[in-house]
Amino acid sequence: MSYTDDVLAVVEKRNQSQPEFLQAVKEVLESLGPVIDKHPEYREEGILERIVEPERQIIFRVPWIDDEGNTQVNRAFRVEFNSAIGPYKGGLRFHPSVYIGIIKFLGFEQVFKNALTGLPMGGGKGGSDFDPKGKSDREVMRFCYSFMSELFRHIGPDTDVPAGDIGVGGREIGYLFGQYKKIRNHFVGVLTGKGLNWGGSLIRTEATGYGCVYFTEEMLKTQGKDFKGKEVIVSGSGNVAIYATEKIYQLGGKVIAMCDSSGFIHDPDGVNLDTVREIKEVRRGRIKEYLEKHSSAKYGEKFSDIWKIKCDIALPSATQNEIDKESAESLVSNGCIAVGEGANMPCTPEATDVFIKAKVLYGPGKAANAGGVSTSGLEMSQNSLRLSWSRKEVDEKLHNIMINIHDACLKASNECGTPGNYVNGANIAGFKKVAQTMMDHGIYG
Ligand code: NDP
Ligand code: 2IT
Repeated sequence: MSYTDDVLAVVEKRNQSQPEFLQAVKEVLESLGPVIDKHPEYREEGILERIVEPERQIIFRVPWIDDEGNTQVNRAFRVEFNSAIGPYKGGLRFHPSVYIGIIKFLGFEQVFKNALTGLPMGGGKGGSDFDPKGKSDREVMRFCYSFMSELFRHIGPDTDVPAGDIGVGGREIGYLFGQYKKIRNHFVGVLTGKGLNWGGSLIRTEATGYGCVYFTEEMLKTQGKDFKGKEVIVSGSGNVAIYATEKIYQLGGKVIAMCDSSGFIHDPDGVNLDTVREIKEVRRGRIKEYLEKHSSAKYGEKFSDIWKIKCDIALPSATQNEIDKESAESLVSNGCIAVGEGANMPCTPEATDVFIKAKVLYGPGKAANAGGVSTSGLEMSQNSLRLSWSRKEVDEKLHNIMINIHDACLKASNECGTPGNYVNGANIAGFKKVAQTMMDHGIYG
């Protein structure tokens, strides 16, 4: 058995009830063969055994009182996965599906993603099975206060810097920051995605969506193509989806479908982003309400049917495993030329295979959605400098980072003998930086 097979067997044995984590680890290890062959010292120093095991996993209780005065208890997590190249960095997810396996898969992906950004950030992830949907602002506030009353002792601007993810946006980051500041009596950049009046960076809100479009644009350029006149499906209607859509319109493309967890809208005239923002950002409503204003649109309740709509480009930006083999096959047979993952691991391994075999330009999440954490890194820099850069400056830096990530992935894909395979490229380019640093720090580092 090869070194990667040996390590995978141990990971499978140890984490049997964590399918998402196993899926993420398997994909990375499968890419690493050529690097491992070139570096026998990685085996001698146990690099793979160490890189698949989080440095620290924190699980804690979050008690809070709802509006009726009832006591509620949620479970929360922070997985500090790898700090070789910088403080742990990665988002917090509040969603009922959250358990340790989801946080570990996200933390593992984050290690390689953050390495790809070129900024000094290690990887971590956290969250809770708390569901913000249907909760009042006061309930969300009380939950966030209680969550931070435990998390504060584990994080810090040079230790571990959380941010948002599904269910955690500006409102939640505000409550979390307020409680951290109060308990520690420190006004520091311990979270990113902060409000613009209190240390946040311009463009952070837009960054993941914009970055995903910038990355996809680079992939298209390799074939002499661009977004102009292209019909695009963007799944989700949250932070990533909304700003990916904004950028697509700026580049001359047309978004024809979006969704939430209840269903999808298909508007052949082009989805009206102002309406979506009003429903989602202002009212926290459901995407179905779009139909009240736009009779050109149709609504479908079966989530996966969104991928049956004919499109040129797909940007899955909702959640993990939202595109399975069948959905991938319908995208390919309908002529889709590029897939850029705004979400983390939105394609099953079988779906990924379909895209790669069909030679669809396929940008995996750890590369294509790295714009969010990159701009978080830029927010950390601005906090350290105690100044803030203009919108233009941050957007240019983000754009350059996405171009660099694209080029690094393409180069690594060529070097390992699978030109244009961005999955191998991203895994190898991210891994090399972390692995070399772990070698530098020694086995106990
Ligand atoms: P939001 O909470 O803002 O939006 C999530 C969107 O996806 C909502 O429309 C939501 O619908 C939908 N969604 C969530 N879970 C499911 C599900 N199980 N089935 C169907 N639809 C679902 O989150 P973000 O936009 O921030 O995150 C979206 C994806 O992007 C995630 O995979 C996240 O990890 C990834 N990502 C986010 C970054 C960021 O900076 N925010 C950075 C990099 C990656 P509903 O409202 O009905 O739940
Ligand atoms: O998945 C991700 O990269 C994020 N949710 C953003 C993390 C961050 O620290 O900005």
